[in-house]
Amino acid sequence: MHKYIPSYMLNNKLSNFVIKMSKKTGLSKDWAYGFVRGYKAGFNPRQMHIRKTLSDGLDVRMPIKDGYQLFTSDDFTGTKEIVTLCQQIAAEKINNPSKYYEFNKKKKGFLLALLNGDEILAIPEIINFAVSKQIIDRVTQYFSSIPLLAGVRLWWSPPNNSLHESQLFHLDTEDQTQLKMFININNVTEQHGPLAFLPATHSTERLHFLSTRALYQKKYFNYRWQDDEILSPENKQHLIKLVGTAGSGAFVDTSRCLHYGSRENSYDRVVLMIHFQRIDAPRLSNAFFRIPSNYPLLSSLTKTQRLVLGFTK
Ligand SMILES: O=C(O)CCC(=O)C(=O)O
Repeated sequence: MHKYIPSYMLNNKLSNFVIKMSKKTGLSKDWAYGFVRGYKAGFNPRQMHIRKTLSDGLDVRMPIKDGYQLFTSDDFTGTKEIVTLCQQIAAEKINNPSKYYEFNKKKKGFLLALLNGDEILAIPEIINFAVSKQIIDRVTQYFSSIPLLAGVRLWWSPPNNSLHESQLFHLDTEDQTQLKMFININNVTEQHGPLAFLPATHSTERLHFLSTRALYQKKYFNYRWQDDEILSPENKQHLIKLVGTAGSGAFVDTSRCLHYGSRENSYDRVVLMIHFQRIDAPRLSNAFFRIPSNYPLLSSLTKTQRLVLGFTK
């Protein structure tokens, strides 16, 4: 029987509490996150060790650098099949809006999850692709540890003209580092509201610049910035927009790279987002799903792949 990692590794409650307390006492968010990470790792040294040891000596030909890596539809085996499958799911869901979708739409009309959390369990092809060696080796090398597949979402951004929340520049705050693999499921142009991001060094530079001018309170960032605060004549040319044919996309460290998306779409955009986190991440993806230990796919996976799915060996 496969054993799942203990629930305190998955729980966001401790982090939320520590962050709340550190806000009250004026301690920084980095301190709060370091504390929670230390707690999780301290109670599970074996898991930390196994994951670190298996990451040693990995030789990835094109490692993820500066918090991102772009890819084409030809770079990963099986991308075309995943794209076709997601196109079918998206067409079916978009044409037959369910109650779930209606609920979603009320909350955040510009970015709707067509598949989210446990719903992904019904599509083992996506899980199999997400844990394929070609992908997890790259992510493992970036984290220097076998990651956790923390969530998967199939996102739909319909035409819209709103400009708020994740349509504005922001950093994700689950951890100080994480990776999202974004795969365009349809051809994406500037008119499809592509994900846009600044590489990590340019993001850090800009935040440093803002903090030195007291325009940004560094301790507790959960901010949304206007374009004119982030984009300067120097860094503007480094803004990357994920335009491209179906199957193209990028790995983006959304905790380090300032980003936004689903902005001013004239056309529908569908994106598959595969979320990887470190096993000791202070807070987990809100697309989190847990694989049942009798999940049929498990028997055909390697130890490393089982670790990625949250099992202890
Ligand atoms: O593609 C988008 O609309 C935004 C995605 C985003 O902000 C995120 O994944 O953190």
